[in-house]
Amino acid sequence: MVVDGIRGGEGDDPGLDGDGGNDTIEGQTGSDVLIDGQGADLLLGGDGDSDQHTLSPDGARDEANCGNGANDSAVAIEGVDCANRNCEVRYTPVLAPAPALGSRVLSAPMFSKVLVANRGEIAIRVMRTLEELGVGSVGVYSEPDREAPHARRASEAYLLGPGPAAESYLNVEKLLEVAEQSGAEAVHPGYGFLAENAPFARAVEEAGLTWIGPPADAIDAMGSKTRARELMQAAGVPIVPGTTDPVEDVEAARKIIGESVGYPVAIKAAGGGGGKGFRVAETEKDLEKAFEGAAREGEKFFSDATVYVERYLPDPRHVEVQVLADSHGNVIHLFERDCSVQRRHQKVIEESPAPAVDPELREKIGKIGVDAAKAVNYRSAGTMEGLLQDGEYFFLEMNTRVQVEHCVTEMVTGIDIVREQIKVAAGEELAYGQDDVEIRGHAIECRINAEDASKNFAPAPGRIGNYREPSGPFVRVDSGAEAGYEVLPLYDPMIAKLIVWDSDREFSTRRMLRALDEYAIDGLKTLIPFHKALLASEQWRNGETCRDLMEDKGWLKEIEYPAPAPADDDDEEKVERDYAVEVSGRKFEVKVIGAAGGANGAGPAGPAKKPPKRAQRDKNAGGGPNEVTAPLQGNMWKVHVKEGDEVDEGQLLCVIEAMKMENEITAHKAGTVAELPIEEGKPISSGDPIAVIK
Ligand code: MV4
Repeated sequence: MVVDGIRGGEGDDPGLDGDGGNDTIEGQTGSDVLIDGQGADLLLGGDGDSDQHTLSPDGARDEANCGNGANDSAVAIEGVDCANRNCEVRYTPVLAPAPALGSRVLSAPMFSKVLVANRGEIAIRVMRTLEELGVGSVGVYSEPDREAPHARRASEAYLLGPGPAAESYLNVEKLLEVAEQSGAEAVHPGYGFLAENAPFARAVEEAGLTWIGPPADAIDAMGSKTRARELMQAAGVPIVPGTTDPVEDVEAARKIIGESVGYPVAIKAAGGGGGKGFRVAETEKDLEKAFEGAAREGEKFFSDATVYVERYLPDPRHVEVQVLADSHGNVIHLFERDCSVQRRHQKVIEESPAPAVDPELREKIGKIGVDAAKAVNYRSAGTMEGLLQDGEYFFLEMNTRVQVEHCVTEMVTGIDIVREQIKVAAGEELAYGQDDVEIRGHAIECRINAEDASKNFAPAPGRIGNYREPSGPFVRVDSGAEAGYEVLPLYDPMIAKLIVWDSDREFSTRRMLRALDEYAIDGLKTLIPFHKALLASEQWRNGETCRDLMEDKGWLKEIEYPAPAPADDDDEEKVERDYAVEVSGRKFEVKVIGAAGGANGAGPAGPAKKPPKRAQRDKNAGGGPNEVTAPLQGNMWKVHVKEGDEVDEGQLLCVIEAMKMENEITAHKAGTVAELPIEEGKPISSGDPIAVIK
């Protein structure tokens, strides 16, 4: 095999340091191995807490990082000083391919290592493509993420700091330090965290690293929604009718709406996006409240109280276009996705192609996406979000990152979007021209969030028990979780994505339902039952937006959660056991519920489970049947009731803001608010009392 373009000999990278995946070799933790006559502790950092740092002594891998590639005959490492985590590693290249790639390495990798500044499923998603490219991955983790799958999946991983994102995944200084220490040449931010933070993109480049994302100026331009609207309008891209300049005050808004926009109207925060700082005024009567609400939320979340107004479209579809651009002036689109199924502006199901888009409209909105990208000198992967109403398409905002739902586009086009991002960042031309891109079949993605749809989509963190992912033809699971994994209230509750492909929407829906049935996540509540119910609905089948279902409290409440409750029940001791019985040679699975310990533990070795808590008791009701407790840590953003109020079951009690998300807390039963030990603006911890309802 000929491998060309391998550099080396002067202490630069061998070019072939792709990680084989899991470096852990059992039983090797902490062993000392001599490298070039130096007694280097092969446990990176010497912390002994995490297997991912353990050296693979088999010589099969030849990562550049210290603590790896200990085959003395193949790698010469000088000046190794791992103990202070300031590794200065020089080595000579080895002409052997990364093991996972076998003999399929066709050209030298563009980077030796890339730092993946993220966690969970997207970090793993990026690392997978890096490995395929023969590029090493540098993972990062917070203290509670020490054992998390993404940290183990990386070729090498580094601690950032304590759990709160501000001290870990958002810590720019620390991330740059890790980049330097590890010898990473580029940074991939994933989505969320620092992905659309222009100062971070600039800091990465100023540190001499490559930013795997769009130019910082494009992030800035699109970050201001008013500026984005102005730029798009100038580029001939249709925008939702309204203002492109900030609207000073309620009076100015009243005037503009009266003269041109009309009611109902959407008031949006200029620094917003994704529905943050978005209020609707049905009539002039609601205007002041909507204006002030949007401004306040903009100030709070984006330190920018500027708002603008748009005509409010009553039942639009959310249709977005994926674009790819390189630094040679090539811009293409990868068709559209429909993400109309949303809850509190969070997408929950996405699909491609969009059911309401015909080939003619597809071509038109694809061109809109390309024009929009060209207008901001875009590079990398990006998404033009828009609203589709009655066949009319309007630009809404541009997301300057890889999106959660990029996978459905990958499934219908066969293009690895992350691979294109990485290659484009390295200066390569896009591997595809517009005419090479075809859309084939239909893909659907369901977000697997640790949330309880029947409780107003309240986050439901906890520890996963048994875990089994679906599989089979055209099923893809991008997951950051596993058996025993604890979903922390600190981070986004999306733990995995299930993506399927089939020849058309109906088959794709059936395949998704089959895969959802196969997906077993015990120990906590997820959106799986919600997805099953929604995808089986007539509304979904008819290709509707499903807005009516998403707002139907009764329908949502019916989504019964079949998973067993965690084993902290104070009810009388009863256990559930699953048995297999055979009747006339046919196997039946039966569940036997009986008193605990009745069989003196001598029953068949089937898994014993506690029964579900009586009457679906609220997970929030940690302090007793009348008490509502905080399911997550955050800030008390709004209190909607007062002591003595009569509330209905499901009625909104308060809103907790956490990680820029609003989490509505509702009454678990009807009654009187007897106690309400909460206050707006105060921090609240997971498990803190919110209300007692009697
Ligand atoms: C809108 C809208 C109606 N009119 N803007 C903004 C962020 C995105 N997550 C949803 N957003 C909307 N912006 C105007 N001028 C309605 C929505 C909207 C929506 C749109 C399509 C499909 C589902 C939706 C759910 C909530 C809000």
